[in-house]
Amino acid sequence: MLPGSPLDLVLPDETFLARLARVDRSAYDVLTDTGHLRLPALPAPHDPLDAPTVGDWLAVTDDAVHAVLPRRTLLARGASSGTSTAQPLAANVDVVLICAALTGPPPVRRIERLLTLSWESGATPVVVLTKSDLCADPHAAIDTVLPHAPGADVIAVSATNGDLAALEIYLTEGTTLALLGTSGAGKSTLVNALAGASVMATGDIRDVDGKGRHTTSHRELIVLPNRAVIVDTPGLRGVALHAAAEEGLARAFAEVEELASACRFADCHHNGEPGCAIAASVEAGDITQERVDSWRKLQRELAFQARRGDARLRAEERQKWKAISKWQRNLYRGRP
Ligand SMILES: Nc1nc2c(ncn2[C@@H]2O[C@H](COP(=O)(O)OP(=O)(O)OP(=O)(O)O)[C@@H](O)[C@H]2O)c(=O)[nH]1
Ligand SMILES: [Mg+2]
Ligand SMILES: [Zn+2]
Repeated sequence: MLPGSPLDLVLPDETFLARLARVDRSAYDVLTDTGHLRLPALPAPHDPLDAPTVGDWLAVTDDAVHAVLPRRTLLARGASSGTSTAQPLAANVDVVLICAALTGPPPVRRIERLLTLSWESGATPVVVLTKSDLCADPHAAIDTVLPHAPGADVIAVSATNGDLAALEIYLTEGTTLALLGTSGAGKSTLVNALAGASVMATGDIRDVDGKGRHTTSHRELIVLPNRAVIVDTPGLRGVALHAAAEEGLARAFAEVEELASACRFADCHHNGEPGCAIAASVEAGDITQERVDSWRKLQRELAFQARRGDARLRAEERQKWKAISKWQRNLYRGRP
């Protein structure tokens, strides 16, 4: 049986269960009980979030995808430049491993952003500080990240030293994990170390020209020897929040949101109003101003994405009405 497969399923007649392991332009690579199967891709749906994505459970026949089964969780990024809708990254993920290399100070801003998207997905995020062999004091690095990751575990590992023990508790049979992080963070190296084989290509960091060329170019789902399932992804350089990530933001900044609810005014802008609990906490040294600023910046980004989404809806609405009036004109034209 495929690890982690949903139980109590009633599949359409003549179909069997498969899991989407890789999406190419016109074909899917799916995992079945008996191995890999190559199937033609479905036509693009109206909403890109509905497009089958790595990790999706499918009802298939030997030559076609019949249906995409309802998702338990969905990891998605916001619209990047040039697109106006959110894009799925992986479906049915239980644990998101947010990877950052310990080659410098931990990128807490990026970690906060990825925590927001991970919490929103319905999965449990874990911050994985990689390449601990290159860091004099990994424990200090963990302590730096902890205040930026309320409710999440923060661990340090090294694939080079084989020091991966802290990861083990997440790697249980049937659990689906997804790796997120910038190019060169060591995601594919982790996959290979866990697989005990070179299943993913890894690369030297060739970011000398600032273009951050990626080694991994596709999202790919791999079943590990212990039957945990892991999704490797290409490095994310910039990742936008999507408009619906409000709950994720509330969890990623749980302590700030809790303070906000204690402000004297319900609509406090935390901008010098009297009785502002956030200002008092910053004053007392309980939280940092940069953490509050980060929260507000991401809030503004959510609001911006929401307006963008509305604009797209309005444009679609206009198109629809245009089409209707054309149809009506033609209708009348046809009359004697
Ligand atoms: N010193 C050290 N180097 C590591 C470790 N893990 C990975 N690396 C090196 O970091 C480089 C990048 O590793 P990859 O695994 O290809 O990085 P990635 O996150 O998959 O990158 P993309 O596929 O581009 O997103 C390689 O040269 C690895 O050898 C580690 O634990 N310690
Ligand atoms: Mg890679
Ligand atoms: Zn306030």
